[in-house]
Order: sequence, then structure tokens, then C-alpha cells
Amino acid sequence: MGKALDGVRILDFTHVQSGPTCTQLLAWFGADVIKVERVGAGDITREQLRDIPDADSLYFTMLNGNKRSVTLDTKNPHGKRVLERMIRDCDVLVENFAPGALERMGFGWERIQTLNPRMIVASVKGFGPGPYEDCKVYENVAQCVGGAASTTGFDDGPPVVTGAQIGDSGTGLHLALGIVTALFQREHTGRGQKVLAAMQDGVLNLCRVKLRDQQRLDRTGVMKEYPQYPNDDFGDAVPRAGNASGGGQPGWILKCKGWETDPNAYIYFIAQAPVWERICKLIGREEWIGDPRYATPNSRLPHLKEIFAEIERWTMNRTKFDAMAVLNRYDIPCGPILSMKEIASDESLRTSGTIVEVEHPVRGKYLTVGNPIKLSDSPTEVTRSPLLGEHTDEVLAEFGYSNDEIRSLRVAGAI
Ligand code: CAO
Repeated sequence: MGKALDGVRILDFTHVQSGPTCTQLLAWFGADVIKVERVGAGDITREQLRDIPDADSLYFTMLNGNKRSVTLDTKNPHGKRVLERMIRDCDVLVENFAPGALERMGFGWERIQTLNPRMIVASVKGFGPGPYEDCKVYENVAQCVGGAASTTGFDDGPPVVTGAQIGDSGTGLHLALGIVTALFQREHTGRGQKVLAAMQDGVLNLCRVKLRDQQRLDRTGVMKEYPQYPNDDFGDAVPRAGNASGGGQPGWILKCKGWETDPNAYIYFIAQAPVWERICKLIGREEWIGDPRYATPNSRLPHLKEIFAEIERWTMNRTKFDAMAVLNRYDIPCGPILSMKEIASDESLRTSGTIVEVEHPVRGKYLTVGNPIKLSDSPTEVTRSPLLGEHTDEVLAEFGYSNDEIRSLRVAGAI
């Protein structure tokens, strides 16, 4: 069976996390992703957070599967000529260099357009146009400037960054969508275009419910589903909401059996309005069903702390998995707090291909996250990340270089 992006050739100048997540996704959909790396060094993450001496790190291997690796010195005159040829014959160039690096290399948008008007040039940057456009940005900076940190954590503590890499992987996802959209438009126009995904914008897009809340707060001065209501004051900016659900259905994280010793013996519980009666019956508070203080979603809002404390008395007597099984029988939305250890051994995630074990020639077997997007006509087969420069000769031959030419490029230090 063919793949959705068969025939799309991608010149992948990405490094670290944001860009590589994007190109890995495109590779999973069948694009030929040629990762261009610095001669002798490669992507800096090959050696960051290493757990096995001299083997590519998990940081690298988990973000660069299904790609080919070419080494090329794009500052060497011979290397620049190779790059020109590659640009002429590829569909997309993806990069997440610091602002201006591509131009300093001599390959700004105008130059690339001259070489190949059909080329799509896709970039991750920290900020979009404006006062910070020249700044370098990493994950947690993006979380801070995109609105996530100020709205995450508890009211009595400092801002908190989340473990979900919404700045890096989140922006990589945004960029991937931009690229396939530009490829689709090129079908009609025949022209390439620039695609920009700024990390600040990507994080804000994922935090849009908090911008919604800012406007509600500006108008009414209160947000009744936030834990600050009814006893604490609201300031003029959206406060940190702890584990409140953030949606129209109240939720909170509740202790389960074993919480004293197991940091993940908790469950997320949603007191969804349509199943309120069942919740009351299950926890033995049937009198709440007819009580006007608890009967409607609005009347319950000032009592949420008390309600969740009462539900917690029920969850604390069960393991998170037992609680989940019972609550699901009553159609009550909930989810156990799963540790990474539990996720790593989850059979259903392995069966669905969301967690995959891959064999690597240097590091042996490693686990990686497979394609979270499943296409019925374009199944993903996850393959290992390439060794540094593993495909240099093979790729250059495909771009028309003879063995002798490849040898002299190597002597010149261009590859
Ligand atoms: N051959 C020759 N030179 C190469 C090369 C190659 N194949 N690949 C890269 N280089 C050069 C670049 O041209 C650049 O040189 P100049 O500074 O002389 O122009 C240099 O390597 C370093 O590139 P960089 O500035 O992108 O790298 P950095 O480590 O200094 O910064 C980062 C890293 C991530 C902060 C920066 O790239 C950035 O802000 N990127 C945009 C935002 C982003 O993606 N952040 C997410 C990072 S975590 O996923």
C-alpha cells in the first residue's frame, strides 16, 4: 500500500525538538525526509542526555525515526553547490535555526525561490514578527511567553511549566499542518510559499481557553468554575486554576488507595452534569439529588470543594484502576494518573502502534512514540533513526553525483 506523502522530498534542516517532530511526522506519512547535518557533529541532541556511551541519545533517536541522514557543510563552497542542487530537486525545506541563520548561510527566501519556485520553505521560530523576532527560544521560554506558565499551577505557588512539550512538539505539529496545506495549495498555484510557525503563537493557540477566560474575567470579575470561587479574590489576570477542568464540566484530581506512598495513586474525576444523580448514589449522598444547593450545575459551583472532598472519600478506598472500572460502568468520565512506567508497558498502546519498540544498530532496542495520527490508507511503520551521515553517499548518488565526485567532496570537507 502506498503512503499519503509518497513522492514528497523534504530537505530537513531541523535540529533539537520542534523541527524534528514536524519532519518525523511527515516521514511517517511517507515523505522522503533527508536530514542535513553538520559534518562530524550532527544534530546536537545526538550527544545530549546520553544514557549509553557513544550511542545516539534517546532524545535524538525518538525524534528522528524514518529519516535519512546526510552530512553537509553548508558554509563550504562545495557544500553550498550540493545544497543548491538539492534545493532544485526537493519539495520542502524545513528549518528551525536561530533567526537569520539560513540567510547567513546564503539561502534566504529569494535565493531559494530563484533556485526552485515550487519550493516550500517552512520555519519554526520562537516569535513571529515584532520586537522579539530575533530571539532564540527553547521549550519553556515558549510556554512562558505563550500564556501556559502563568495559567498553570496552583494559586499560592509560582507559575509552572508543563511536561507536555507544547512549545516544541506542539509547534512542530502546527508546522506540519502548514506544510501539507502549502503542498495542497501548490497543486493549484504551482508555486511554493513560506510557512512560519512561531512557538509563542503555537502555545497561545493551545491556550486559547485561557484567553477566553481573560475576557470573561474582564467582563464579569469572576469565574465560578475556578477554585478561587467563592472564597478567594480574583485579580485582573486569569489565575492559576490548579486541577480545575477548564471546561464547562467541573473536575479535580482525587486521591486513590495508596496515595500515601505512590505519587501517582490519583484519578481525574469529572462531575459531569448528566451523570450527577449516579455520582450521588455511588458515593452514598442520595440526599444531594433533591437538595436545591446541589441540584443544578450552577447551584453546585460554590460547593465544588466540598463535593470533591466527599467523592474523594469514595475514591480513596479504591485503587485508581478499580475506581476507573466502577466509574466507567456508570458512564462517569474519569482517568487514572498514569506514570510513564505504566504507559511504557501498556499493552493496548503497543497494539495500536502508539508505543513502538525499534531496533538500533548501536543502542539496541528502544521504545519510541509512534504516529498518534492513524490514516487507514497510509499506515505508519516506524523505523529507527539514522546514524550520522548514514545515507550521504546514497542520497548524493540520487542527486546525480558520481562516486569520484562524492570522494572529492569528502576530501574538500564538504560532506
Ligand atoms: N553546515 C554548516 N553550518 C551549519 C549547518 C551545516 N549543515 N547546520 C547548522 N549550521 C550553523 C548555522 O548556520 C548557524 O550558524 P551561524 O550562527 O553562523 O549563522 C549555527 O550552525 C548554529 O545554528 P543555531 O543558531 O540555530 O543553533 P544554536 O544552537 O545557537 O541555537 C536554538 C539553538 C534552538 C536556540 C535556535 O536554533 C533557535 O532559536 N531556533 C528557533 C526556535 C526553535 O526551534 N527552538 C526550539 C529549540 S528546541 O526544539
